[in-house]
Amino acid sequence: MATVEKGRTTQRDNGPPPERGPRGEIAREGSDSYALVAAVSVLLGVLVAVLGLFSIFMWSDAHDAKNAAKRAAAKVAAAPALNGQISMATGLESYAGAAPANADALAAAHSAFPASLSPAPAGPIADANLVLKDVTIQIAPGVKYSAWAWAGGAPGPVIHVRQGQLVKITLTNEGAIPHSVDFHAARVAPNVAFADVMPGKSVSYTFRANDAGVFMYHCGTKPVLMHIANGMYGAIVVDPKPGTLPRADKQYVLVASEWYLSSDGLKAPAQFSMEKAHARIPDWMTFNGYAGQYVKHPLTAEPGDLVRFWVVDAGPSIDTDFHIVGTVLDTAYPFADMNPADALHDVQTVTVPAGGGGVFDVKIDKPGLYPFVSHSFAAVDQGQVGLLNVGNVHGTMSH
Ligand SMILES: [Cu+2]
Repeated sequence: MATVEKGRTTQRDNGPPPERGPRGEIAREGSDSYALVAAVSVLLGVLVAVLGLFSIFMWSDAHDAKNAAKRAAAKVAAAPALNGQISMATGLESYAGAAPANADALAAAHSAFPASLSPAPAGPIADANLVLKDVTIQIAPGVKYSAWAWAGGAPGPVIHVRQGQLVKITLTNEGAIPHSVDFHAARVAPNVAFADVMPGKSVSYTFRANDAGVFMYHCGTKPVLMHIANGMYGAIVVDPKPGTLPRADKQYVLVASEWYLSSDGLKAPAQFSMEKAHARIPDWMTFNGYAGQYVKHPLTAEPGDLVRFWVVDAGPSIDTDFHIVGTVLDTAYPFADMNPADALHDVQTVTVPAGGGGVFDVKIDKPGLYPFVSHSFAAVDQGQVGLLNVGNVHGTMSH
């Protein structure tokens, strides 16, 4: 900006002095001014004609687009419904809801990811050993997926530490390609700590867990979208200093994520679809990696218990609108800011952003089945739903 202004100044200073200003020319030379007006009129006429033609083209385009949309809609309507699959207007086939005949039995036999928060280790140092592995996992009953994940599948193990502890991460890469691990709870130089680890190698780094909350960890190797979507994510809970939070009777960790499939995964394992991931059109959405696992195997609490949910949204791209049907969140720590002065009270739904966390306390007095969901409801249809069984009641949800 400064250069431009300087340039203009220089031009004014160095150029020949103007003999006449533009207005002066028109005022003194009348015949020229008539010629100018005539020329302007002709130009305006041409402009009107061009605009007219342009609007005809625009109408024609709109007409064509409308016809194309009608044709596309007819095509979608005519597409056969295959096992819950739908053809999308994007041209990407959805495998949402694909299920084998014995899906119910498979869901019952599935051993749910342990959502209960284990105690944090005592002492000044917390060790966390992570093993990356290429594994075939199930992400819904009978739906197999070729994951880049962890020795135990996806998500990775929940790491639980105390605020102020030194966390020692040891990462072993048993996969076929380089990977890494990025801890959102760490304040470290990422080019050093989160560097790629070659296959067959291990790496260690430490960070001081000074920030309390629940944080995502994930592989940060490019393309990050693919490494996260393939299952390379997990949660670390950093307990605030004792006395900061009321004592919880039950604590559960939920990691929300979405899955983008190249096939239905029923016969052969599905692979990652970059097209769907870029379009943000997942086939499945889950808590702790498997669609609806806590509907078949509900989390539990007694009436009056203080139940604390530590929620991470691993994404890779879609937020979670955390809500518990049949109650109100007594205390919410949005973005996992654990300062009680920043907490919200008696709210219905709180967004947990992709790559972020949230902590939610509820106390439910009446026995019953309370679904926890992302209230962005397409997510529920795609598997992001579970149940909290309060008071060991029997029965199932009717909706
Ligand atoms: Cu990776």
